[in-house]
Amino acid sequence: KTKAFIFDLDGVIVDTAKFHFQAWKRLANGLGIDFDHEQNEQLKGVSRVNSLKKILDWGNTSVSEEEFIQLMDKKNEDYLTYVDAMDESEILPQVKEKLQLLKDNNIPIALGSASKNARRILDKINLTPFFDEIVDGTNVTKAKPDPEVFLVGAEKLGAQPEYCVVFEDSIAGIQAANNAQMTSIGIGQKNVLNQADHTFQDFTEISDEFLIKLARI
Ligand code: B16
Ligand code: MG
Repeated sequence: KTKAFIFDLDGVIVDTAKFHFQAWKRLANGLGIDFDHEQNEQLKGVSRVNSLKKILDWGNTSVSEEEFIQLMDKKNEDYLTYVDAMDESEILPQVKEKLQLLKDNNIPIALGSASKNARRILDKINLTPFFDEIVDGTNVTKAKPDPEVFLVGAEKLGAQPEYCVVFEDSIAGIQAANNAQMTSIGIGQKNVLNQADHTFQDFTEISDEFLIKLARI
């Protein structure tokens, strides 16, 4: 039996956290709210709506519903100027090679991201053809750690959840994969992603043998 693989986008395939940081920082500072890298860490894998809620909370600031929407739009516009300047060079090391290895072995691949900009980013970095299915912030309503995004991915691929392997960089994402009864692979620090079944700093640490073995069990 062959497993299916599901990849998170931001932090796994590309490092868009640095662009989110710039855009959120500009927005927060404009409202008189401080914003640092530690806070940005806490927004990884968190939806746009919930990210803005957190920032306003940190600044003890409240805005009208209308203003809230304007602020989200403004942040996204700013963020998209960075996205639109992206190209293949933004793909994190060994990601494309590993996707190719899975493709060569006929292993089904899906994207499971909270981002509403996922398709746009995949197009910019020319990775769209690698994905059999794309599940993103436009398809799901429940945020990670809810397993919805990965369960929808598994269903679209026609795979049972227990036969899926998820690559994630956020704590909430690892929890979502675990909640879906999938094998969770953390990409990042072991001490942060300690709930993952396996953790690697990045894809250069993952051997082809390990991936193929994972796919075959
Ligand atoms: P957008 P992922 C997440 O993507 C990011 O980690 C998170 O920082 C961001 O706020 C969220 O997408 C929503 O993104 O504003 O583009 O819809 O890690 O789940 O791929
Ligand atoms: Mg992520």
